Amino acid sequence: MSIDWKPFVPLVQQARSFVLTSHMRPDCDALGSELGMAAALVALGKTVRIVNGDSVPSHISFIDRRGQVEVIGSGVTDAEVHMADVHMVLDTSAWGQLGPMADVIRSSPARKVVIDHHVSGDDLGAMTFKDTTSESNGRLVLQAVEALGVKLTPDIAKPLFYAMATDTGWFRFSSVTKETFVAAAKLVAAGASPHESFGALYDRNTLARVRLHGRIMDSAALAIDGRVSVARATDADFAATGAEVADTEDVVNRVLSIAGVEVAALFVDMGGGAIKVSLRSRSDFDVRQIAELFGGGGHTKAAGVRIRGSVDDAQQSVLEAVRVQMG
Ligand SMILES: [Mn+2]
Repeated sequence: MSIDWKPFVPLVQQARSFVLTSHMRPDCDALGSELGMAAALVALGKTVRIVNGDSVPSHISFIDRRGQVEVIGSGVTDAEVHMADVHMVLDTSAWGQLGPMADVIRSSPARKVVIDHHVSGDDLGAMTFKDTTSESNGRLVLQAVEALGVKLTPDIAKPLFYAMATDTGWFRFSSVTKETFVAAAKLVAAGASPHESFGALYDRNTLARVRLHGRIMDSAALAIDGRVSVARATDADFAATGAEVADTEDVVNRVLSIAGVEVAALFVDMGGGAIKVSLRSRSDFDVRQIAELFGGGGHTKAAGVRIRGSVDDAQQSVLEAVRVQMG
């Protein structure tokens, strides 16, 4: 799948002012796409504002060094957004993901452009540039910038590198292709730093989080002939380390990293009798089916559910369900 950017170029050339937006709870692909595109449009002498329905999450605020990302309703009005010649929607094409920006864009006379890599979406009445085979929206923005003939600068390259790096789990997901690395190489040549980016993204644990991870790893065990790994975070673990439930994010992937394991399950005691169960698979085994049995959901290879009861009870029920499905 490759995008024909020809119609994009005159649309940008003929417009003077742009509002860029993306989905709620913006991630680095959303924000990186916006910031990279904004820098390219500014280089062409355009007036650009980035206006989202949601603020930049604090844990990735480093991506917006200059505080360019605005939130609709706080310092920027619907009328100001409507005055732009073009609205550009990046990293989503679903009305439902735009939050309060959906109505603002829907009711605006501005021309609309979508650049996106998601399969699902709505007809936004926009000129749409979509490649669902792209591992990141950031790479599509790089293509757009190249089509415009804008020379890559660090202001363009750095945010796009964050976009690509995060949507690929640091260049390791099955969506990664040669094209990913060709694009990443261009961004590094233009000033993006893999070393700095990795540090900003991933070397940012608290001591409490690292110590909690130690305790969770210490609880790891194998089940069902070594095909399943389980681990847990209990009340005692949180009390001993001072860490929070949010600090268990991503840990299940390390539990899955044991050789021979197909499915990993992490059980987190959230307090009040609620157990959060995170499930991961790296075989054909569909963990969503397991999650759905208990009222949860997700994807084939990553799913989750909340179960009431104790960690022991939750683990027993989930393992029994996995055992049945494995046959
Ligand atoms: Mn994305």
